[in-house]
Parts: sequence; C-alpha cells; structure tokens
Amino acid sequence: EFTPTPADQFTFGLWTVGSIGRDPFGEPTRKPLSAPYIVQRLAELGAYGVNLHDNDLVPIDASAAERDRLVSDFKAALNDHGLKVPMATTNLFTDPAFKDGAFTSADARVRAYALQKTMLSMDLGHELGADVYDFWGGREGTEVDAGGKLLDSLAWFRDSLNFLADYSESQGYNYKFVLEPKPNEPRGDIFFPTAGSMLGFIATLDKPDRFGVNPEFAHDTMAGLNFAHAVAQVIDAGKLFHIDLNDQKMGRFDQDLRFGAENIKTAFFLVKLLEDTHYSGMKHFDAHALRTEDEAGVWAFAKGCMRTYLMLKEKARQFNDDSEIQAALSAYRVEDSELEALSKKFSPENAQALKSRTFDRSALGTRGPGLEHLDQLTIDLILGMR
Ligand code: GCO
Ligand code: MN
Ligand code: MN
Ligand code: MN
Repeated sequence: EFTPTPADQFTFGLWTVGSIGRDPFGEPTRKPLSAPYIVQRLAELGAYGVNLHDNDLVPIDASAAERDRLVSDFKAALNDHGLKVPMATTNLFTDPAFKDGAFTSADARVRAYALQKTMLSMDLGHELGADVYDFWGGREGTEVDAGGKLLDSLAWFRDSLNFLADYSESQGYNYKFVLEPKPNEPRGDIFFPTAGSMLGFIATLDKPDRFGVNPEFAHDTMAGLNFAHAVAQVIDAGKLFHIDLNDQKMGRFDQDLRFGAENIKTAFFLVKLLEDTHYSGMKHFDAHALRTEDEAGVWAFAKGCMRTYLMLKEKARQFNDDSEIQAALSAYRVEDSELEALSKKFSPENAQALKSRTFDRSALGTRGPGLEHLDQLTIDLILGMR
C-alpha cells in the first residue's frame, strides 16, 4: 500500500535525487550519481519519469562526441527501465555568464546566448521525448534597481518567450511552456515572484495558449503565501500544466524539503485540490535529500515524497466519503436559490430586485458557520483518528 506505480505520474529531476549536498557554506557531502543509474533507481521505486536541465546530462563545455555518448547512454537507460522524460529545461543560472540574468540581462550578448542555449536545450528535450518545457528564471532579477531595467526586463523576457515559442513551432516540437515563479533566491528579488504575476504576464504573450504556470510549494511558502490558494488560481485560469512539489518553512532559505515534511495541512489541501480537479499533468518532486544524508537517505527521501502524496490522496478520499465531514460542509454553505438567481448575472431587473430587498444584517452577522468543528474533524482525519 502507498507504493507508487508509473500510473501515478510522479517525476523527479536529475538534479533533485542527484543533488550532492552542496550549500553556500559547505562542500558536497555525497558523490555524484550517473544519469543512467538515477534512471534505474527511480524506475525501481515506481516513478513515471525523470526531468532535466541541459547541463544535468551534458556539461556546458562537453565536446560533440561526449554529448552524443552521454545522450545515447541516457536514452538506453530510459529504454531499459521504461522511464519517460516529460519535462526539460535550461540551466540559465550556474554559469557566471548568467550572473546578472539571462533573458533579462542588461547585456544584449548574454540575452542572445541565452536564446541560443535554450534552443539547443529544446532540441535535446525533444530528442528525449519531452513535451513540457520549463522556464525558471532563477537569475532573472536584481539586487540593484538603480540599473533602471525594470520595464526593459519585462519586454526582453517577453521577446525571448515569443521567439522560443515560434522556434518550437518552426521545428514542429509542439512544446507546452511553463513559467515557474519564485520570489527570491538566488537573486535578492526575482522578477515575476508569484503565480499571479505569471498569469498576468502570459496574457501579454503572442501565443498565450502555449504557456502555463509551474507553481512550486516551497516558492509560495518562502513568501508566506498559501500554496493551495495559488494553485487554485492557476487551475481556475486553465493554466496548471505542471507542478513542483516539495516543502519549506516560511521565511527560511530555500530548503527543498521532502514533500509533506513540514506543512502537512497545506499539503493535504493541495493534494485534495489536485485529486478533486483530476489534475492530469506530472507531479514533479523538486526537492532533495537533506545534506546530512548518504545515498540511502536519497532513496528514502524519494520514496517518502511519493508515499506521502499517496497517503494524502487516500486521506482526501476519506474526507470526501466521511458523512460527518460532509454534513459539516453542507452546514457551512447556505443556499438560497432565489437570491442566487438574482445575483448570478446582471440585468436591470435583477439589480432593481436586489436594491429593494431587505436583508437581516444582524442575522447574517450572528450565524456560526461551524469552521472550528470542521477544521478539527480535518485534523482528526489527518492524524488518523477517524
Ligand atoms: C529552485 C527551482 C529549480 C527549478 C529548476 C527547473 O528553487 O531552484 O525550483 O529547481 O525548478 O531549475 O527549472
Ligand atoms: Mn525551488
Ligand atoms: Mn531550490
Ligand atoms: Mn522548481
């Protein structure tokens, strides 16, 4: 029970389980794992796929021959173990060339190089079968606004995305693009800090239908926002093409904790939202094992992410089937078909009827909605006491 299968559509990144435990204060604590080995282990654990940045597989300075060898070994492992590559992305943050941004660099040469690198990475992703292409603008931001590029950055980023969407089409790639917001880290301020910022920006692109959002649990949580609320807004906009799952304490550095390790209640409502709305995209665990861990800890981490998701999925099912919880939910909502009909859509008659209606304001303010009871039932359920 709670053992995943590929049908669950769980994915990890080469960079997630492959993390060697480096942080700004300390050297790596683990040895690098080869891409084919990661593929084998993830398949054994029941994952559906593995995602990558171009340079997770092919070093930035690799020769053509080295690239071909690495890609063909990786493909052979994918084939042998039946693992897919659903999402690809570009590393536009590690190399010093990108220290002040990639598509939003003030240096036109860096922006052009970022386009070149992304096109080549899109070629690689397509070769591996990816149909989602992610843009996480980790370096797209500033510490110094005196540079005066706030509006230029938006325009440069827009031009780049329009260029790359056209490139995708010209190559027959059919990529769906996802934009991944983050408020800060590694830059002091990253442009497009929230899911809402991305939704607003997508509407300004030439081909908005090709673009969706890739929200991440830790990114909203760092900023003290409620991740389930952000995801609901993305779903409402029809833009949830991908999701990055992990965990995080509010106000900390970017922790990338195992999914469900910290904010169990928000994780529960997130899983319930994804399951109730039949989210059909990949559930990508963008997290890594603690720096304290050895390789066994890495696989315990990966297993734990998937197990916790499946346990919360079972809890969501129980929540929906629990008659006491459902009774509390119906008691919370007050229905009034006459007033709902008047409020649904404007007409001069409806407006007039509402304006002349008398409301018992004091009764409205006195009613107890039963949320304490409902919330405690939820806690009992999550803690396994129901
Ligand atoms: C982070 C980001 C990254 C991206 C990845 C794919 O906080 O470092 O979440 O892990 O998701 O680069 O674009
Ligand atoms: Mn992240
Ligand atoms: Mn991170
Ligand atoms: Mn991410």
